[in-house]
Amino acid sequence: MSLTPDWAKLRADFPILNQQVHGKSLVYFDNAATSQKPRSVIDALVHYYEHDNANVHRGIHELSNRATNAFEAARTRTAKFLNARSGDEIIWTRGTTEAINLVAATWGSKHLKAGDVILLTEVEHHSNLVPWQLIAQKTGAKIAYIPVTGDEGTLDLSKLDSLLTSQVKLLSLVHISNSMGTVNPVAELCAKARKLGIVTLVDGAQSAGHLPVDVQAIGCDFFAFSGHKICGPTGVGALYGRYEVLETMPPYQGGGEMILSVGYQKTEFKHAPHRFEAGTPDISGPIGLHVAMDYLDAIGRDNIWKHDQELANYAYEKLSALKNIRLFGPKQNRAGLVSFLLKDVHAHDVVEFANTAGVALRGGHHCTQPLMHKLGVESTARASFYFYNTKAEVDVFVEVIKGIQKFFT
Ligand code: C6P
Repeated sequence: MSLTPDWAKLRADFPILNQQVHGKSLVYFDNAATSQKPRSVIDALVHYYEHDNANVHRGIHELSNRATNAFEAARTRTAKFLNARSGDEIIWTRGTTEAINLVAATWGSKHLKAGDVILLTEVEHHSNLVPWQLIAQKTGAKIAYIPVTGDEGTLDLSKLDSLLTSQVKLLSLVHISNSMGTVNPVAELCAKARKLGIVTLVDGAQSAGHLPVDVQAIGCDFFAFSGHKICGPTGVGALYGRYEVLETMPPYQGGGEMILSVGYQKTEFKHAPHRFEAGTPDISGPIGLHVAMDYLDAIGRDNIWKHDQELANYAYEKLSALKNIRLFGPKQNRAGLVSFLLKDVHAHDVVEFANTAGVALRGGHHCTQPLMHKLGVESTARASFYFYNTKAEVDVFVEVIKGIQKFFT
């Protein structure tokens, strides 16, 4: 465990948090949607545009060299962040969504055929459902689901062995559920799948910046995450792919930079990861993300995880003491968020009311519509935390919730 950070000092690194909303100090509890950015990340973006902006891999002038070196250094840094073997296993994408679409479109088109099964779970975000539905329609593959237990949002693994048939070619599952706060046993599931020759993908959108991630220890073939959820800029994310698997996959998009040579009829493609990166990429994004990863690892993701869980448990306990509230997600080992519904109050009304008190929540289906339907609800309200949040903010939030209950009764 790294040294205990000075959380108050860290919070001061985030200029956006120091503001009033509707006359109240902002309480930003929408971190699962996107995190805020520390000054160092904002400065890195400004520095890049003020000093080094040029296209990458194309020029041999000084600025192009600087931009290319910084862009590729960020790739190596991302490999270290995930404990991948090298930067060659890191593909830049716009985020988790594009990373999963890339795997579904390229790996899926090459390796799936009619009768094959794609195994998902019932708690997946739309980003880990829709791309598989699209490729299933094209290839004739079927989709099966590991069931969820109910409001706790945990997976019912008693069905796993019967679901892992010889038709299953891929298992894709979320590491931390964005609407329940469940932490899935990804290493255990990937180990089982690997023994059966099943390729695995982990959606790390909610985990990469919240707990230490080691893709080799997890044993997955793919791992996807978004920069904007881990203190980095929007518009950049990464796909980790085990190199041996990446090399079996055709390109994602065609264009400049992903080629070795082009003729009028035929093209030879680069090796991974460049084969999957056509055209001018987001350059400032990886550069900002590099600084964000340094920032998080200086705090220690083990510390961040502990802090996340403390806040979530504190919030969960306080909300549990209220009447007429339905709480979702596990009681044990909860990630840094709490999803709930107040009796006879729509989740959107909770969020609107909280907004007038300066508290930023999210209400809706959280892009997990099938899960919501399974649980018999349309939406939930959600408070999601990060390391710059405090127990005092949770107290404010709980008072606001009490106020909402009073108002609506
Ligand atoms: N969840 C939320 O919960 P993108 O939009 O590509 O950066 O991330 C998509 C995504 C994929 N998987 C999980 C588990 C996610 O939580 C998300 C994004 C946001 O508020 C937006 S719905």
